[in-house]
Amino acid sequence: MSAPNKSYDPVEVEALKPEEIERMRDEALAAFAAAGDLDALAHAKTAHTGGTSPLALANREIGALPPQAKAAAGKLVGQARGAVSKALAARQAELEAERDARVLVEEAVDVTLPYDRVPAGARHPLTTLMERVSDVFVSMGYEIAEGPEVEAEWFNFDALNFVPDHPARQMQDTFFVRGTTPEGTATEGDESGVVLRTHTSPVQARTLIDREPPVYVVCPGRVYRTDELDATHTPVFHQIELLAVDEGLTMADLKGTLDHMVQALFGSDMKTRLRPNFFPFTEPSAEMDMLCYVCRGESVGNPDRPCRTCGSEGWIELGGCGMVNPKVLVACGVDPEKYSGFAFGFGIERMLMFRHNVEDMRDMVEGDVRFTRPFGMEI
Ligand code: FA5
Repeated sequence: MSAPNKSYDPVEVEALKPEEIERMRDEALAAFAAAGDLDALAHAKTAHTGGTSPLALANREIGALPPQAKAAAGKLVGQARGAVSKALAARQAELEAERDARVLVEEAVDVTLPYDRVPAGARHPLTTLMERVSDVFVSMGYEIAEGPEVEAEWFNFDALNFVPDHPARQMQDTFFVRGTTPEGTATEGDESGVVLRTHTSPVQARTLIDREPPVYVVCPGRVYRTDELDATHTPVFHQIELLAVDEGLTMADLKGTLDHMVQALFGSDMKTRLRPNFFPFTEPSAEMDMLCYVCRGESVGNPDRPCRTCGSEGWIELGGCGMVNPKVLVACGVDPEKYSGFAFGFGIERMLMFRHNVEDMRDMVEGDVRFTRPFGMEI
């Protein structure tokens, strides 16, 4: 700041000349108008209203003026500073409004956009079907029973009355697990006594050894056979086994239970039929068929209404069944004089095929979500 000077006129102090003050004011107004955003305006604010801005410096010069000149100079600078701060506030408000409008547009959420680009997964239909079938029996009071997939040959075959040279016991049908003898040498092929179970029937023997009759169990599970993977076979598939052992059970109970199952799964007008068959662990044994759930048997002898699901035979093969062979009861410590039982077992893949018109079993094992997703609503 200049030293007090009692003799000079304010118009003679360069910084306080009216045209200088106007220039400072106009430069400030122009800088504010030119500021394109709030950052630029903050810079312009510091430059034109800060402590070292031309107008602030001019203001300080007023103190150096003689008293009679101070009022006029103060008015001049005060008016200029007032105009500058008014313009600054106006531009600030303008730029803030612009920013708010832009943010509203930029951060807008389009509520009409699809929200489910990542599709929800779906449980595999084999799992849901197996649970659905098990539920039918659980609701009748049956319990779920399980057994190991790597099974002793005794449970898989011997306890179930398979004779030692039964063809199913050969390596072309059964996966034998390589083992170790007590002496520590590796056993080869069918010497190990351990197999990947070829059906869920060994759970029958395990259950009868574990529990006292009455026994009512349903056994869902994975089984293995040396079958090639093709449209109707897979080397790893799933079965559901049912076993009931109690006093006085007959084929009529078996038939009634089968009918109830197909009615619960396919509709109240469904029924089953039995055809004679042979299984070593049931006697008598039967093949069980259910009425074709698509044509309800109406395609039989009716060339105008052919049915692809049953090949116009009216019936679909479900699996095997029969009365538990007394030899199995004896092998498992159950008195066949007191107790009798029935059992049945069928493949879940086959049931899924005809229930949902799946033409190729390979689709079930390839893990393609396009196969699984349409079943995703089943719980
Ligand atoms: C059995 O496995 C008997 N344990 C069933 C049984 C249980 C009979 C209780 C009596 C009493 P089978 O070998 O027929 O039976 O097989 C039953 C079902 O498994 C077949 O009807 C078929 O649906 C299914 N199945 C068999 N092999 C395959 C395979 N490679 N791929 C898919 N499903 C198969």
